[in-house]
Amino acid sequence: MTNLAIDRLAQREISHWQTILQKEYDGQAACFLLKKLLKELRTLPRITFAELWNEQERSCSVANAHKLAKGLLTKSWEELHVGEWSVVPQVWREVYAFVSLVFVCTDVSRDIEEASRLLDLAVLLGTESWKEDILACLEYLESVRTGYVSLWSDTVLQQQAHRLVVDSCIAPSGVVKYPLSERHRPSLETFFNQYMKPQLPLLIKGVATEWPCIKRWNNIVYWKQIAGNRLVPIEIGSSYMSEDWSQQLMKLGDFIDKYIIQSSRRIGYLAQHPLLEQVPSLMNDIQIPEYCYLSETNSLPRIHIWFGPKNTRTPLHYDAQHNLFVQVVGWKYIRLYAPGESSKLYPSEGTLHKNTSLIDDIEQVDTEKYPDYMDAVYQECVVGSGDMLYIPPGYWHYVKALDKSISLSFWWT
Ligand SMILES: O=C(O)CCC(=O)C(=O)O
Repeated sequence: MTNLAIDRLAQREISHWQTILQKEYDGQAACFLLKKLLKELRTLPRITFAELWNEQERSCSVANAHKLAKGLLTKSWEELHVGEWSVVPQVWREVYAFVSLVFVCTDVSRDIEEASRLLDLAVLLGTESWKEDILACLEYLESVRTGYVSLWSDTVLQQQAHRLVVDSCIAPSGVVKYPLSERHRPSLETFFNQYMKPQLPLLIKGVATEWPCIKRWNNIVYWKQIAGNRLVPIEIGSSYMSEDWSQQLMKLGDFIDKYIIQSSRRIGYLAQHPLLEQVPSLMNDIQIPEYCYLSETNSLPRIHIWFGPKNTRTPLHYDAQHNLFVQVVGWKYIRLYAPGESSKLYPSEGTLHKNTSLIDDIEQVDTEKYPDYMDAVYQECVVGSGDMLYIPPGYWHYVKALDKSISLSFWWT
């Protein structure tokens, strides 16, 4: 598994942080601890996360490193919670991520749940620089936890009792008045010339229907086994534009129990979250659609999950990138407006949500307040399991779940 070598990693950054902390922030005490931590780590053999985690007899250096990491963890956590998130200095986020890693792998209690919680926090609150190492450690811990047991035989997956949504091949009827163009497995050339280049939306059938996620992700036991323990950010409230909206970190398993299985009074939505980056084994359940490789930059798409109960609503907005939206479980209603309709859609003023309409719920519009809205021309569709929708950059879209639902978006440039 992970070939993380603790002593080598430490040297990579610590002296750089010391310079910044000493010069710019109230970091004297942190610098002192960092120096001592580096010294302890240097005395460790070139040891991997897995070796350190499994070591029977912890050496004195390991115990000291743990104590020092604990002090730094407390200090950097405090620094992360002073004032607005956007102004938190990068260096404290880096220190926080690094010491979380050292703290976890030198912990004698070897509590996998707690270790995963701390490392998930480090991924969410840290920076890119330690992400890869931390994700590798998380994957290792998951493999220890599940013992590499493959529970995912067809028999288990087929059990009705464990399903999120009882399969229904028939799309909810009477919902769509102005249907969007639809094609079965268009060739790359057709997709590029007729849709991507002229920036026209398209409902694509038959591409994602055989992906393993179609069966696996409709199974509650699967989710609990593969990521039930992992910490994820949940949006609470009817939509991100409403006044009652907030965010909360919780374990995916608890989210499923509280917001998906039982129907909570308030909506909880795991929205736009890079869960497949956080839990890389989920990548085995999908394929990257080849349309995403029609890229100007050769970059891989950014993949986000949208996992929520019936009636989640993402208000009318647009994004700057190409999007292949894949419906994995349940049904969703999607309405699309071309960029040329923008003036009738009342974009928000200010910088925070200027890609979002002021109209919170387009199914209940106050036409006195928003009179031009009724003249805006739109297309719509209902997407079901295995359907894929191409949303061009700048295209306004509104999304509502008609059922418990899981979707993926692949954004690329
Ligand atoms: O599924 C949703 O709720 C919203 C999806 C979306 O807005 C997107 O993929 O850009």
